[in-house]
Amino acid sequence: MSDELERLEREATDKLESISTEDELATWYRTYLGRQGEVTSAMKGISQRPAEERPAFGQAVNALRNALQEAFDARQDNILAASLRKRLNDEAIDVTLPGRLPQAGNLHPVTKMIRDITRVFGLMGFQTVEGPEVEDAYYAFDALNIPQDHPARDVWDTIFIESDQREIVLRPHTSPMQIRTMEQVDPPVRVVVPGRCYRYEALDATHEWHFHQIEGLAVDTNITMTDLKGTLAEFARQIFGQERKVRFRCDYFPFVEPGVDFAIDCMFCEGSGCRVCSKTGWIELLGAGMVHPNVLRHVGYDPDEYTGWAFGMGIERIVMLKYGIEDIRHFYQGDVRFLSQFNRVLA
Ligand code: 2U9
Repeated sequence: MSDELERLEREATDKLESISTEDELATWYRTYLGRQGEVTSAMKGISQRPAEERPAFGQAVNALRNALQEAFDARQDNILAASLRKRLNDEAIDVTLPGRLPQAGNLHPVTKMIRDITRVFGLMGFQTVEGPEVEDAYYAFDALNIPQDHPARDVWDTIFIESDQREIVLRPHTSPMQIRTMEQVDPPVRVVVPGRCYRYEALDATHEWHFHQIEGLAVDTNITMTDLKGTLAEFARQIFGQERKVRFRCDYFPFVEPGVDFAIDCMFCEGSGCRVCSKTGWIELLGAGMVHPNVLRHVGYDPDEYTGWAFGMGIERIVMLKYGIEDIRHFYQGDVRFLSQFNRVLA
């Protein structure tokens, strides 16, 4: 072998031994065995040699190329095996570690209560319907026996959106949807209407400018106050416990006659008087009454043929009473420490 080829072999072999990465391997291959590499150039240089040296030189370059290729293959096997061992080691997964539980969200307590209440009424034959939050004042007031300029209209501190041709309001109660339902169907009607309502109110521990109501309506032939009393007592006992006593007292609402307020005995003091029931022993849950004949007339029902009863309640208040929450503002501050507490208690 010529001196030149011997030098090339020594240099290539020394370098190959010092290589430890796949990148260095690739560079080495390009330098010596690649298309522009030194061994390939030596091969191409045969033609410049005297004719008598060419066969021996050609054999020597071939032998060198084969030897280097063999050395390269062996080194490559070593390096790939080492890098595979390193990866297996670095990326090893400990399958015995306990898994991380995904953080599950939970329903808002108001949503949960809506579901609980609609389920209770559903079992008693009431359908759940929902209506628009932006309403025509006709549905929010006139059809409910609260005509324009009637003083009762001021009781609902209404947020007006437009008041030129047609008065458009953010609904102050869900009652408009009962009117819309009765316009659509003939009796019998049994619906509950949950939803968000709005009132122009200063915020404090018991008042929010947006809150939720659930209202109910039953209209049919021969519906009496007895139906109202039995159904509401059953609702209260399902939500607050079978042992609850119930109380009905006269009240006034323009859309019902007679109107009542409905209370249960205080579940915190069993009626003996405490802070929650203001020492009265009773907790008022909702207002209700027999649907006013004028309301039935507005939707085309004959009040001589049909009667009905209705109720309305604030859902936040029901959740507050059930769980002893003292400030309505907790509901809408988005603090998960408050909101996640209801995960377990409301099934
Ligand atoms: C129609 C006919 C009658 C719904 C009723 C009440 C009494 C009532 C208040 C309770 C607390 C609203 O959230 S609150 O401020 N509601 O006291 N609501 S009777 O009567 C209706 C509704 C619709 C067509």
